[in-house]
Amino acid sequence: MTGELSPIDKAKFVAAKRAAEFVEDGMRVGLGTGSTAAWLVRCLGEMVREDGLKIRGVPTSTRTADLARDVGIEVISLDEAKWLDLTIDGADEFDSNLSLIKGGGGALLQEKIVATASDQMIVIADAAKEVEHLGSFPLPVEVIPFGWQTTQALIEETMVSMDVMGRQTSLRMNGDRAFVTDEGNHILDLHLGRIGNPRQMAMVLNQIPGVVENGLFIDICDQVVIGYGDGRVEVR
Ligand code: ABF
Repeated sequence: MTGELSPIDKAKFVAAKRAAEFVEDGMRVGLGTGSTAAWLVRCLGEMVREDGLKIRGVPTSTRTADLARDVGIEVISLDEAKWLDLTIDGADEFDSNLSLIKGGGGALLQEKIVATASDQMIVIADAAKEVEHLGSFPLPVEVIPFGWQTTQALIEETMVSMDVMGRQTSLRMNGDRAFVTDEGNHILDLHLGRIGNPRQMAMVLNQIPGVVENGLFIDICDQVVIGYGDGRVEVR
């Protein structure tokens, strides 16, 4: 499944493989999105095919749903599952409180709904994702297409009163068109540099009309499995 991996892919793979050990027979499992989560889905697929592991997976994107089916995992919707035992997903940044920035892959809305509907959420990440302060990675905010420029202006205005270093925002593009999420929305990336108070930021953003959800995950992640390029893994 792995062949010759670059150090970064090895880090992602070993984190995913270690996290797969938390998955038990009969579990309903939230399946994240992104390259690290894709390793997890492949590992779980192997466990299903070769060890007879019986799980039902709730994917957080159409990409993950396609991959999960391809590798032999039974896919169900969140409404069918109702509640999940465990969600395993990647992240763009995590800090020492296990607060996260997610959404670089564009699936933050489903990811947050699925993670919140889980008894436990485990993040899998390469060591480079650990930061002292969240915010170097642009914070993704999902907005509805109607009046998105007004929403953008409101967000920029709101940032003036927040404890952040930068205030620039940009519409995420896919080639020469605005990126469209699985839910038909757009994403604004907020270039904040450093987020002084992530909890307050998450609440303030979600009060702005037109904002559907933001990529700050606070008090959602229970554990992080960190992979290193030399194959070491750390569970926190
Ligand atoms: C998802 O994929 C996201 O929330 C995050 O944006 C991204 C991480 O991607 P990768 O694992 O490819 O670095 O988990």
